[in-house]
Amino acid sequence: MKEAIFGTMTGILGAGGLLAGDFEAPVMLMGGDEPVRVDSPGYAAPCWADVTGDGHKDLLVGQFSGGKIRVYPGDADGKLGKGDFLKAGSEVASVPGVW
Ligand SMILES: [Ca+2]
Repeated sequence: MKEAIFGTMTGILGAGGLLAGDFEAPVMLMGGDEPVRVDSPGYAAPCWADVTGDGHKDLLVGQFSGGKIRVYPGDADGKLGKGDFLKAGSEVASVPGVW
């Protein structure tokens, strides 16, 4: 069974041409007119989710040192708007227990 799975995966990867050298060049993501940045020390765990509820995925970027999450709203063209901290009601939300 392991051989069959490995053989299938190898065939898919080989047929699709997915090799380590096939990555596209990196690009700077823009949130509105400003680059999307990660606060020091990193560990931002970026992810996509529609938190604004408009049907377009938004980019969420965590702030390890303060426990906040910045949301860059996505639009229908795949562009991102200016980032702002995720709020719970009118308060900036944060994850407790983070450095
Ligand atoms: Ca959205």
